[in-house]
Amino acid sequence: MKHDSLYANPHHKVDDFVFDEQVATVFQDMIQRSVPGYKTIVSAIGLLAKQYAQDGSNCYDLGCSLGASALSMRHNIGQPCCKIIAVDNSEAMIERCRNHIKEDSSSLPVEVICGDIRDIAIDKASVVVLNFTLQFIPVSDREPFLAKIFQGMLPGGILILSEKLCFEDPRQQELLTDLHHTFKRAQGYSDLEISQKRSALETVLLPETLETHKRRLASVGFSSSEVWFQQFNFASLIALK
Ligand code: GEK
Repeated sequence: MKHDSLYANPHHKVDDFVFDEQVATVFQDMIQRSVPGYKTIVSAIGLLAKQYAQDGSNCYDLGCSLGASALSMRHNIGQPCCKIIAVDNSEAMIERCRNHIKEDSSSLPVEVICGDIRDIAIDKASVVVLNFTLQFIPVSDREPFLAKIFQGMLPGGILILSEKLCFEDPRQQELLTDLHHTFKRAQGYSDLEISQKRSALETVLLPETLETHKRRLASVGFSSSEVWFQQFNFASLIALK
């Protein structure tokens, strides 16, 4: 796993964050040291897929990056005739994801697609994973996108939605942001790295409150949604069709 030091040196100007070749190369290290609970969430996605995948259905990993969630599902699904569909619009990520799937010994079919998750047809879905991906979709596109996912899901299907959150109360916002930065420092990131990465993500990763997510999930039709994991300002929800 290549060490992430992309923001270790001062940048004259911090450009907007993009999922390019440089990021894809260090992504595994970057996400584990930046997102509290990432490994726990990816393992739990496998366990949830084991329980909720339906015979002959599709399981989607939308915004799959290197394919961690797709592989976690692949190693756990025992139901016959399932297929995993992993989608990302970063060519650098998809190329590496394809290699990881090829090197993996499990036989469950995985289709890897390079494309925009908003343009992908969702069909016969029993499990849909949006693991820290919705936060990169323009806010105005989120509701129609989730409505399309809901329409393509089978009754009894689940959506796993993991997101960075923001908070109404400014004191909670400050406290939970500080805790996240403390977590990053403990993972070896310097204050310069934390602040430059924060600037790079400022207009690219748009967090919303938990209430906004729950309201939107209900409004597109999900019968209920609950947080099953939260550490600081990072949470994962399960929404049921
Ligand atoms: C994991 N789920 O390891 N269409 C397709 N892909 C997109 C789009 C889009 N419109 N917007 C962003 N992405 C992964 C981690 S990372 C989370 C997901 C993070 C992709 C983008 O290219 C990137 O690979 C991914 O969403 C977000 O479980 O970096 O915080």
